[in-house]
Amino acid sequence: MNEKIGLAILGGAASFAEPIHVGQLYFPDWSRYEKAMRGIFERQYYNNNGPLLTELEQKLASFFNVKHAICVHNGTFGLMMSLEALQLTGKVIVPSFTFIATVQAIRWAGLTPVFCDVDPTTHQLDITQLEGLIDPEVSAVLAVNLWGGACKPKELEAVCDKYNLNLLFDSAHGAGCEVDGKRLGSFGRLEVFSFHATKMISSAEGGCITTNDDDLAARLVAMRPSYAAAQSVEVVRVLNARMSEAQAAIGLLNLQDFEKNRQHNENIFAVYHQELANIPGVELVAPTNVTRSNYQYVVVNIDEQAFGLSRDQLQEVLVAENIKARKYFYPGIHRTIEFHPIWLTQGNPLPVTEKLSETCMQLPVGAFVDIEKARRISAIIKMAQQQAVEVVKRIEK
Ligand code: T4K
Repeated sequence: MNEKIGLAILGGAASFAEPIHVGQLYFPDWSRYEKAMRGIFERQYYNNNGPLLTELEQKLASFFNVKHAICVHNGTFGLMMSLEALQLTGKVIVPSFTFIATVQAIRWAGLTPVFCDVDPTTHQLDITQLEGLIDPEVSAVLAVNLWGGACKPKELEAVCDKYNLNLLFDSAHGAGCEVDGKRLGSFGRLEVFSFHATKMISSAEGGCITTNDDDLAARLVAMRPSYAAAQSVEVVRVLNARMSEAQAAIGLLNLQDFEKNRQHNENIFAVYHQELANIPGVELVAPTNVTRSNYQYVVVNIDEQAFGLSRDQLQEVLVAENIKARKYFYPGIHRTIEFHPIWLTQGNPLPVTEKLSETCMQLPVGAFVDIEKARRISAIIKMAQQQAVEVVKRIEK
């Protein structure tokens, strides 16, 4: 590794010529994709329950160890359909510290979110606050398995059983993660995964809903819609959330590569773990409550006092180096124009979410990061801490 002369924000050259992104961006090599696409063109069957989609759904059911894996156009549609298919009413408890799609899906289904805070260490839904938020209008808890870690599903199931609430999971970050040796995918009434290009299992755009409930699965298939589905059931609302054969082809190839890619992420995480360990004010968030993680996100918390720079100032340093670190999630959903008025009427404080949305940052991991790059990114963070005074002066100029 070349010794870096000076930080780009202080006038040095950028450390990377090309931008380094936070997303996974694992894609099969061109020859494998070309072969798969040739098959689609030869069959002249491009969409609506094609053979590749069927194969992908079978393989995903086995991967997630669940009866039904229903592929959809993306994770957002999966969430919208799920809330509708569960025939929920009134309010749904959800963390505010999540991607906006989680909560927008609740609105799309005509339901009202009730924001719950998260645990300061794990960033997962704070189960201790749940019972205080339950009232007769609440019909479900939509928990989010965050960062390649997980909520405590058994504890959540116990609370939901006690109050007769539906429990569903946004597992957009959780493909291949395991809790006590059991893969995410069969907890609660259903789970929703994202197969966006930035995720571990990618179909470029895509997602899937997993469930062991036959009736629920039939409703979801009917809602998608799937004209070629063997059996149709009555559903009130239908949307077009089909997954095409081209998407399924990429999904199948990426599924084959899952373990190799997961291991690559784990190796990168280990480098960050080692290199960031002794930098004051940097806390690397380990995936929590899981016995196996996909390491889909590398999350750091920046303590401004100890580090010398705020999270936003460090992000400026990194972006100047072409390291596209991201503020996931900022702001907390309860602070967005759409949801702030709802939160104000509920009035439950969310101090941990407020804090994390100011201190939390994602570092690059995935296909375009290797061990040398992870070391270099860590070294730049260390330099930023050591030269914090000069950096602040430059930013404030
Ligand atoms: N629930 C949770 C908890 C989620 O995090 C998400 C999605 C969902 C539900 C909804 O699932 P989907 O409906 O998306 O399936 C990204 C992703 O678009 C989104 O999937 C993800 N979570 C969210 C956390 O991050 P952006 O807008 O911040 O990232 P994006 O797509 O701009 O990608 C990041 C950077 O990577 C780009 O600036 C450039 C680079 N990039 C990206 C793509 C897609 C590439 O170089 N090539 C590419 O093909 O939302």
